Amino acid sequence: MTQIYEGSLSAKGLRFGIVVSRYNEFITERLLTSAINALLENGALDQDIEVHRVPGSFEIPQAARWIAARKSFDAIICLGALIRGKTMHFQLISEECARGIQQVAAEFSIPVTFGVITAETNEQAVERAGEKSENKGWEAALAAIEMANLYRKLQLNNET
Ligand code: DLZ
Repeated sequence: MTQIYEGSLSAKGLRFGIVVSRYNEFITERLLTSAINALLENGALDQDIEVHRVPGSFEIPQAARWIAARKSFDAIICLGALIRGKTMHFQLISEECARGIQQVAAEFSIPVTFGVITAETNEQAVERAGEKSENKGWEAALAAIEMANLYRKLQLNNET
């Protein structure tokens, strides 16, 4: 019979690290609020959420690596906003940011989710920082919960 593994959306008992950049703060604060709300609404406790602020998206992977190395989180959520119109090296920063985040996930074998908006304009960025599922922070938080639960399930499975 086909075996299907998937993670639930319960954040009960899970610990989360959030790395959020300050650049384009008018967007990243919305991402942060939405991500925290998604975690709390799905059962996470306030004291199990830790927020780390960094200057810009370029610095997100480095901070994610530092906190992953502590091995005290079930998942890390990365939040940032890159807006092409205002960023000459948009392509470079966004590629390095995505690659760096992926490398942290691979290196530490914990879920690290990507809530970094890349938008052409302020308006587009605002659209991606709306309410609940219209917000990339919310999405990244739900992905973190699901992946943390899937990882736990697979670890338990390997032990038995
Ligand atoms: C320098 C810069 C620029 C121009 N644009 C953005 C942006 O749209 N979004 C963002 O998160 N960060 C930006 N930064 C800052 C860089 O990510 C980084 O913080 C600086 O280059 C210092 O290393």
